[in-house]
Amino acid sequence: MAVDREKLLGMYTTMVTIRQFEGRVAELFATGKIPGFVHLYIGEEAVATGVCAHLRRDDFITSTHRGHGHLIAKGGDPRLMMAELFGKRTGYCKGKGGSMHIADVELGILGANGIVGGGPPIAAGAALSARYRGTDQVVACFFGDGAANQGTFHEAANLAAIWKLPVVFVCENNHYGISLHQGKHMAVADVADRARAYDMPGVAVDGMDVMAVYEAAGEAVKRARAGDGPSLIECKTYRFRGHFEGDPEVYRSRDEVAEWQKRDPIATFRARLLEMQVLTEDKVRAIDEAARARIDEAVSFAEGSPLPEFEELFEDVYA
Ligand SMILES: Cc1ncc(C[n+]2csc(CCOP(=O)(O)OP(=O)(O)O)c2C)c(N)n1
Ligand SMILES: [Mg+2]
Repeated sequence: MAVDREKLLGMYTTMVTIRQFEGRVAELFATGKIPGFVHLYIGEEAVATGVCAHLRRDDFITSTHRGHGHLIAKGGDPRLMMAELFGKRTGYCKGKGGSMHIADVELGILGANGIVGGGPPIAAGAALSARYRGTDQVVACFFGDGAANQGTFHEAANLAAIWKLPVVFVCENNHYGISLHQGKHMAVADVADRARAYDMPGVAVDGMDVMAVYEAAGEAVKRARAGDGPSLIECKTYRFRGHFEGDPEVYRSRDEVAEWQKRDPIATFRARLLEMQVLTEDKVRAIDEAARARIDEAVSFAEGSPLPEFEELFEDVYA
C-alpha cells in the first residue's frame, strides 16, 4: 500500500512520543511522584497509532485502563495528561480522575475507563448519536483480550451490527488479562473469529506492525464512514512492562518478554523507514529529541501546577 511520506513520519513520531511519555511515567511513578495506579502501553504503540492515523478530529475513540497511547495518538495534550497523572488542578480532570479517567471530549476522546469492557457500549452509543445527527463520524473502540470476554463487548457488537453503526472494534490482544494467558481465559485463538457471530468483517493482524494495523484500519474506517457498519480488527501485540507498574510478573518468563521485544514495533518501523529513505539517522535523532522536549515540558508543567484546593473536593463530582 502506498502511504505518503508525511503520514509515515507522523506515525513514527506518534509512536516515539507514546514510548517516551510512558517511559517517563514509569520513572516518575517509581520515584513516588505520580500517585495511584498506572498501566503502561509500551510495546503496543503500533495499535493506537495505526488506527488513529485514519481518524479525523471530529471522530471518536473509547479507551481503556491502558489509555495514554490512545490519547496521544488521537491528538491529546501530553501536558494535560501528565498534570492529571500528578493529580494537579491543571490536568484533564482537574486532578481528580487520574490515569483511568482521562477524557478530551473536544477531540472526541470519550475517556479512559477503569471498567474492563466499559468502552464498547459507549462506542455504540456515540456511533448511534452520529447516525441520529446525520454525520459521517466514526468511532474507534479500543479494548483488550480480557475485555473481549465481557458481555458488554458482545452486546455492543450485536447492536452495532444490527443497526449498522459506524464502529471499528479494535481488540488489543496482548495475550494477557492481568496474569491470565489468553489460552486460559478464551476458547478461541483469534478474537477476530467472534466477528462472524455478528456478521461483521473480522481480521487478525500483526499488532507489532503499524503498517498492517494501518491497512486493516483503513478498510474498516472506510466501511464505517460509508454507512456499511462495524468491523472487528484484532491486533496481536504484547505489553513489554507488567500489567501495572509494580507488577512482579511471576506469570511469564523473561524469555517470553525478550522474544517479543525482538519485534519492537518502533525499532522495526524505524528500520523499515530508514531502508525506504523516509528517515535518516539525523531525522531519527531529531524526532527523539523533539519528543523528549515535549515530554520534559509536560513534566515541568505538571510539577509546576497546583494541587486542587480542599474546597474543590466536591466540584465536578457526579456520583
Ligand atoms: C469489570 C471489571 N472487571 C475486572 C476488573 C479488574 N481488571 C483490571 S484490568 C483487567 C484485565 C484486563 O485485560 P485486557 O482487557 O486484556 O486488557 P490489558 O490489561 O491486557 O490491556 C482486569 C480483570 C476491572 N477493572 N473491571
Ligand atoms: Mg490483555
